[in-house]
Amino acid sequence: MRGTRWVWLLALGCAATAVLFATGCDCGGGGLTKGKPQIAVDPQALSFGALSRGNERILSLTVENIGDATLNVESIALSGPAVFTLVDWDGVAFGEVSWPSGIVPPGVGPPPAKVLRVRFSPDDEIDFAGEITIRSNAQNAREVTVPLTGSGSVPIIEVSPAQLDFGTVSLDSSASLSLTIANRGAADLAIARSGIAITTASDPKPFAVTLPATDLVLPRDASRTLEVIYAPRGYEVDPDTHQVLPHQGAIVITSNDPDHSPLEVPLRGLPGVNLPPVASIKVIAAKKLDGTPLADPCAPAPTDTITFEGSALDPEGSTVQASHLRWAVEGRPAGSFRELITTPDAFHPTLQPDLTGEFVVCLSAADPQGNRGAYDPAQACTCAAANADSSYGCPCVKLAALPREDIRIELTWEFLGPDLDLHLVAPDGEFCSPTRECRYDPLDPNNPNWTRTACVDGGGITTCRTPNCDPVALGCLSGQECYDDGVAGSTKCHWQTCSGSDCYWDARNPDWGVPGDRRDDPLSAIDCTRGCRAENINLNNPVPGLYMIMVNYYEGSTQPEATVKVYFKGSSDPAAVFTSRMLSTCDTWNVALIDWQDHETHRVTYLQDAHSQRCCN
Ligand SMILES: [Ca+2]
Ligand SMILES: [Ca+2]
Ligand SMILES: [Ca+2]
Repeated sequence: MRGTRWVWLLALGCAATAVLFATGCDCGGGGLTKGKPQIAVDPQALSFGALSRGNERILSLTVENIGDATLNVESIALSGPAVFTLVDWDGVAFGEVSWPSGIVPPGVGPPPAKVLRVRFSPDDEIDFAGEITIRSNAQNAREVTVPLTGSGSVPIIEVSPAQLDFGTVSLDSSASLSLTIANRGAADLAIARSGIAITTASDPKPFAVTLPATDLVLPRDASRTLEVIYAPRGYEVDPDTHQVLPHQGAIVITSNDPDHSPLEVPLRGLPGVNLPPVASIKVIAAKKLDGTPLADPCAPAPTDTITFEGSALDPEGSTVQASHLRWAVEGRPAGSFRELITTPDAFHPTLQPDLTGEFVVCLSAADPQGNRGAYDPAQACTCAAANADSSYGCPCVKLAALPREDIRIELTWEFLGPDLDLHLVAPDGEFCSPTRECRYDPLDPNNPNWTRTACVDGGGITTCRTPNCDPVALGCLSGQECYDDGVAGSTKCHWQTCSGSDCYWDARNPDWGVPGDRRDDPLSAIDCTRGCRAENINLNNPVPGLYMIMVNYYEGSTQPEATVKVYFKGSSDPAAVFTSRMLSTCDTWNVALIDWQDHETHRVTYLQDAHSQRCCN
């Protein structure tokens, strides 16, 4: 391409060339150039264009001899700001060139031209101008001036959009968005391939960008679009809200934009996951058999009724229906088969521990899509921890039912079906002696038609009799009635309740110890007939003496092994455990004797698997 834009600086006349030929104009030649050197430069001006501060550009200026004698270049001078520098002349570093420098005419052999290289390196964002002056013996122009122009500028990176939000994308699928990088500055924007990177704290990395094949150089107003991909392959859940956390990251673009490098383009995407509901349990109440509420529902005894409260939260915001709650007793003392009662309110089920020991209750919930949450009974919260939890951290709760009574006797047996009965016989008491409630009368006691009765024990037969003498005059205790059967000296005070001396299913709460004082009465708290196989009898403040534990095979056709455990107050470990096989109806196992003196002195004596045939109907 050399020569296409040659400027021929012909010496056609002083007037025409006055500007270029500032000095040394030889006007006597009459336009003839025979035997004279002549100069031409290409290009006639050096325009470096816009360049980023700190960058440089080198342009070449060719000086040619178009005459027919050697052209001696005497000097080349640069005037202008220091952003322009002369690099070299004919391949020799400019400072080392010897002047003059000759250029042979065409046709002699060596090329009739030499090249000057000029560097432009702007240090500010303004326009710069300078000039080069070439002095020589050229007949057409002793002095040639070449203007220099260039401007300092910067590239300005612009990205669109400013951030990429992929919204919700299903796990193990992907979505892509475009990111356009443009140059709004005058200088070229340069971005190396390695200058485009993705940062994210997530692992595995969910974001990717399709890199350009080569380094990017974008002139003014040029742009390039990159494809950014979001492909979630994992997710994390916020421990407080239980919702899926969005993936976050950024594309970091390092460029030669002095003010915006590195540039970060935020990335965000939400893994599309339907999480199951989280569930949590609290123990909100417990009450004794008689309905008395416990001050601390976390300290129940067997046969207390515990009320739980369940709650469930679906991270996706669905309402969890009561029918989607699933309660389970995941841990029980050996021998217990107790289940929760979830009617009428599945959010507030109840459990009545039937045996001493630890119960583990768990709750799971499903969302409308059928996604059910999981739990680990081994990670069950204590009752106190569950009640203090506020972040659905306790889908399982464990609590121990410990005896509250001085003596607690538990009976369990194999096989659902046979009906065994636990008996506790008072000192000098009689097996299978029922309690008669002679005061039973549906009328109001203040009604004049209400008939008072006394429980009169006459010759082994207990009957209810109408009082026929004055209990006050006779000095009877409160709750006693007076009866005179007509025999001299027979007038006596009688209790209204004939309490049996055996605590069992037909005398579940007889009046032992101090008559009329319920605090020393035994209680057969649970009597199983068919649907269960655990019974217990509890006794507080026993009168000193020998109490006998017995098990009676009431009804059934199999031969279950029965287990009797004896607990004393304050210990969750049984003081004694006995087992024996029950053979048939009326088989009666005389289990053991409890010799009770006081809270410190008591002992259990095993009766060596003694059985007898005694019916109790
Ligand atoms: Ca859900
Ligand atoms: Ca029974
Ligand atoms: Ca009593």
